[in-house]
Order: sequence, then structure tokens, then C-alpha cells
Amino acid sequence: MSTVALPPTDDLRARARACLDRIGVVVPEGDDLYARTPITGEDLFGLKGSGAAETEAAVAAAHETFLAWRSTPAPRRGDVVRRFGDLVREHHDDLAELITLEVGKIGAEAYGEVQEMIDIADYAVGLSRQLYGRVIASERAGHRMVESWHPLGVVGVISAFNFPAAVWSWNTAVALVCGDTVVWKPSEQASLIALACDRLLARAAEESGAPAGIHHLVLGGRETGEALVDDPRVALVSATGSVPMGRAVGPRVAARFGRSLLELGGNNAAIIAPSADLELALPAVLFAAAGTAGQRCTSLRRLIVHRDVVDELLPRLTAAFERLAVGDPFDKDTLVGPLISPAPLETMRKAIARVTDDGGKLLVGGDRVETTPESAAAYVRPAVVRIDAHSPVVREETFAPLLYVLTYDTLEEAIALQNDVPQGLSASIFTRDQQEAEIFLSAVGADTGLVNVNLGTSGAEIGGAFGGEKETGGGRACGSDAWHAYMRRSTSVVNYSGEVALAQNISFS
Ligand code: UN1
Repeated sequence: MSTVALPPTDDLRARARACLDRIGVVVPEGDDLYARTPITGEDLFGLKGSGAAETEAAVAAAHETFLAWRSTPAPRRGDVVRRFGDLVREHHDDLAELITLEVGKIGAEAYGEVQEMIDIADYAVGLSRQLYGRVIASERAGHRMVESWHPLGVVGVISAFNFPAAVWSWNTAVALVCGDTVVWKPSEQASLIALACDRLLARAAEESGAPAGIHHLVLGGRETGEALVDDPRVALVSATGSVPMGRAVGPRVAARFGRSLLELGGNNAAIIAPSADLELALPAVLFAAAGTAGQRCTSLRRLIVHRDVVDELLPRLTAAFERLAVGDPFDKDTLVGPLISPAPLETMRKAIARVTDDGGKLLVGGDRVETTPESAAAYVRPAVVRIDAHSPVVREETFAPLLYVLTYDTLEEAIALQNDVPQGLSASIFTRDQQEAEIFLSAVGADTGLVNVNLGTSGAEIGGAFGGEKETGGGRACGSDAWHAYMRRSTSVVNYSGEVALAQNISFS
């Protein structure tokens, strides 16, 4: 079996240093935390982090800046985001390279993630002229009732390793045009990317005349995150990560009556109906399940296949999985880079052991790919397991390239299987039967926040509201009216009648 030939970590460190230099980042070297590359599993730089006291100071400064920033006209607030988008375009390659270096995404996907940053910047600039309220008919003569949207305050962004730049951008670009300021705690596994994004935004602020204090970066682990979660000046905590993380964050923010926006796990399914176009379904399934090494919250975890097509589909699917090139993400032929660390590899192994104990059959993959030289880097062949539709294991999300194949007989059953998991992010159906598609999209169809027909579960575009139900957390970001979460609403009534008029016809004289 082939092995992955690893580049020397020194070369990767030099590449990272060159990208950071071009972006203008001065690396805050220290030994509080370590920037690592999953390509070789080795450390790149030791970094200085921000503890509780530094985080408190960042929130205080962000709050101070908010008091002025909220009065800056929204279209002027859009100027900083426009400039930021331009700088991201200029440094598209550098940012993508850093994403590959620090979280192991293949080039095309890293480049795509940076495109998502550009897209949200464009979206937010447009939004800066569209923060509309409503005029509502008053029941009283000579009264006008309006709803206005005002800046909310400091937004705390807690982001995950798997979309280290784009998800921060969704939050930050929108928060800034909404008149909020931001304190960002990125994943400890993506500090260099965060330093680069923070630097570009600082430059954008400087060049567009916005105050530097609109954005603060705090690097660190749990203590840093908790300082953000518990600070009453942080009006909104927008957190992306695991369900256990959300279970800890949500109630703590709620206990102080703060607002939270949670984007947590997914356990996404695609249904392959008897009429499905397999030429279209197969590549879509392959990307959704094995792309990003299965480390998207939108990754496809369950394939629910009609009994009539399973025998035709499975050999083609497993053959495609076998052909997937696993390796160095800088190699142009690689489709599956490393996992972020050995931990998900272990979780994936355990999940495969459990499903096979439970009667499941491993059809392909699941084995670690050795590296030359030997290393702690976690390369794995994406796996497909055929399993009984009602095995309890399929209700759990494994954040790795592991696809369960289940079979069904009726659409009703397929929808019930899709919905019978605690998570509710994304679902798809592949069908040429319009009635089936419409049922899947209807109130009795998939119960997820994202529902697709004839495309995979991952790869949502900017513009639509992104997020999911149930244990996915209920938050929405990145498009449509999701900006409401970043603002406070005031309902106002103006009496221009010159008369006293109480609502509900109350007479009080
Ligand atoms: C995530 O995995 O946390 O829809 C976000 C997608 C990407 C975003 C994924 N646009 O797959």
C-alpha cells in the first residue's frame, strides 16, 4: 500500500512565514499555545496567547469602540468591509496557502474557503444599505408605528478549525455593518490563519478610516472562550463547534440573558431515490462525504438508498472511494488531505469497530495511510460502511470521512430515517420525481435547516441563511435575514394626532 511522502516541516514553516510576511503579520511568539501543521503533525510556531485578563481587556476595548461605531452611518461602516474584501482578493493565494498549512485542506477547497470570505464581504457591503425596518399599521388614528434595527454591542465569535476563516468572516462582515464590534476567539488549531485575517481587517480599518478597536483577536483555549461567554458586555456569542461545546455555551450565555447563535454538529443524510440520476449523484456524494476529509459540519454522513438501486450504486460508490487520492494537500492530485489531528482518526476507528460489531459491513477504507518519514500526521482512507437502517450508531456524528449506507423501501420511511437523528443541519434527495422532491422539501419532509434536491449536503453558498435545527443549535448566519441576530429591534409609536389615544380602546379619565 502506498504511503504519503511528507515535505519537511522546516519547508512548511518557511512557507507559513512567507505568507504571514506578505500579509504583514508579526507572529506573537511565545509558549502559551502552538501552531501546528496537520500535514506532518508537527509544530510550526510557539505563540503568545490571551488569558482571561487579556480577553477582558479586549472586550472592554471593543465595547468602548462600539459606543462610537454604532453612530457611524451603516453605509460608511460598509466601507471597511469593502476594503477588507479587496485585501482578501489581493491575498487570496496567501490565505488559501495558510489554510492548507494549518488545517490541511486541499488547494481547491482552501481557495474556495477564501472565495466564501470574498462573497460574504460583497454581501455585507450591499447589506450596509439595506438594514430595513417596517412600518406597521397602527390601530390609533394619527399614530405611526415603526420597527427599527439598531446595533447590538460586542459580538464574541468562537470559531472552529474546519472553516477557520470563512465562518469568522460570515459573522464579522455582517456584525461590522450592523454597527457591532467583534472579539474573536479562533480554534487553537487555526491561530496563524486568525492572525492573518485579523491583520487584513486591521489594515482595512486603517485604510478606510474606521477605528482600530472594531476588531480584537484573542488566541487561547477554554479559559479565553469562557471569558467571552461570561462577559455581560458581550451581547451576542456566535459559536461554531461541537454539540457538547454548544451545550456548555448556550445555557451560560442565557443565564446572563445574553444572546447566542449556535452552529453545531450535523449528521447529514442524502436519499438516493429509484429515479435518481446516478451520474449526477455519485460525484456529489463523493465530494460531500470525502471532501474536506469529512470534516465539514455539512459533510454527508448517511446515504439512504432505495432498495432497488443499492446493488447498482454500491459497487460504483466503493470503486470511487477506492480511487480517492489521499495525501499531501499541496499535491495537485490529492483529493483528501490529513485529518486535523490523530484524535478524529481514533474516533473514526472506534465508530467503525462499533458498527461492525453491530452487524455493519465495512465496504472500503477506514485504514490509516502511513507516512514517510513516520509521523503523527493522521491520513486515512475515507470509509463506507453498510449498516442496518436502525442501528443506533448512525445517530451519532463522527467528524471524519465515514459514510454509512442504509436502505429504504418507501419515501416516508426514508424521510423518517433522515429525521431520526438528534442533529438537523443539512439533507438532500436525489430524484427525478418532482412529487417526491416537493414532499421532501415540504413541512412533512426533511427537518433540517438546509434541504437540497439533486445536490449534496455540503457547499452552501453565501446569501441563503445557513444553520440548522435540533442539536445543530438553531442559529442562522451568512444570508437572508440572519443579520437580525446581530442587531436589536425597537418598535416605536409616534402620536401626531394631538389627542390622547390609548390602545385597546381603553378610556382612563
Ligand atoms: C462548516 O462546516 O462549519 O456549506 C461550514 C458548506 C460551507 C460551510 C461549512 N459553505 O459546506
